[in-house]
Amino acid sequence: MSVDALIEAAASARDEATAAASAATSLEELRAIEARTTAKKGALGVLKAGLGKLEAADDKRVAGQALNEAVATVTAAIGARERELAGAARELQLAAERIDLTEIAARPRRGHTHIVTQAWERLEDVFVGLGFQVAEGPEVESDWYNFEALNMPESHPARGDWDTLFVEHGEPGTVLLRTHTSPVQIRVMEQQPPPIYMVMPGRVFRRDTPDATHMPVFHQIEGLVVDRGITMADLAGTIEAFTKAFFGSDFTSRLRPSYFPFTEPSAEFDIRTPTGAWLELGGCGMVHPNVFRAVGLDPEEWSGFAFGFGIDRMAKERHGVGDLREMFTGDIRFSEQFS
Ligand code: FA5
Repeated sequence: MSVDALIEAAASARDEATAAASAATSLEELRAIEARTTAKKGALGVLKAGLGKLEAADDKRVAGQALNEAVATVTAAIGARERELAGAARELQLAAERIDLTEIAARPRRGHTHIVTQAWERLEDVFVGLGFQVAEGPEVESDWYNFEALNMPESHPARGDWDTLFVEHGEPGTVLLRTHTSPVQIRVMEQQPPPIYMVMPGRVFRRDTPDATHMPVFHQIEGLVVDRGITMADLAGTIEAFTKAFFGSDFTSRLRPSYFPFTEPSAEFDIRTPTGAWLELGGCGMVHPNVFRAVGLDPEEWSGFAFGFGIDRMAKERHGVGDLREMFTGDIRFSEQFS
């Protein structure tokens, strides 16, 4: 082969290989170009081996330079394309692994209220729907509001029904953690003239040992209606309307005779679940004349009814929780079930 032919063959192998390299779409293609061009048995390798057959030293030098230049050009083209392909592959991988942070930001993990708070808020909603207003009173009470004004004078045996926690303040045995929400009845009647249609939810305290249905700190919702001509039928009708609105139309209620010093007559309020089981939820009755007298209302002119339900027990029944203590362990795995 003449020197000119060799240089021409080198240039043509170089041009074919660089064009193929820049069009290659995979590393395998680049390796194949290397094999057929710059490798020992490739086109340029074979031409290099033929250098020895040139006789003139000048020819060898010129042809050798041309071959070296061709190999360098092809190697550079393959290297450049290899880096491009690697960059594209990395971008593809990044795109595949990309986390869409806007999706996470759009759906933040939200908590929810405790089931007792849920029941408390639902109770308020149901009673507001029945035309009641909502009031609250203090958790630390005087003996007068918690007992005396509710027709339980000092040494009244009914005081023993509530295991009272007294507070070291003022005269011993006069300031206490309220044992029920009934003192708020007195506060409401002192503050506003009848007609009164009020519910009063709140936290109450008793020296009760915790068990499946008792806690020393629990919640009640008190109800008070004072108007002219209110009868026991109004009480029963309100309780039945509440039962259906809160628990559902397949629940019903009954009143069972009972005793509370601040109502006369008094009753226990039970609900019947769709399975036919009866559950006691609270006490109720017609406001006792002595309670009206304690707040300066004339029992001949005004009549009314009152009730007090345990909110924790309602939440327990609504969600089918077996033990009240479960609800207050603070275990997030318990609370998470009731979103
Ligand atoms: C009362 O507290 C009366 N004040 C209710 C009342 C109001 C009667 C107005 C008449 C007129 P009693 O002690 O039964 O009543 O409690 C009422 C309800 O609170 C109970 O039926 C029960 O549902 C709930 N309860 C009582 N003790 C506990 C406790 N330790 N833990 C959880 N719930 C309790």
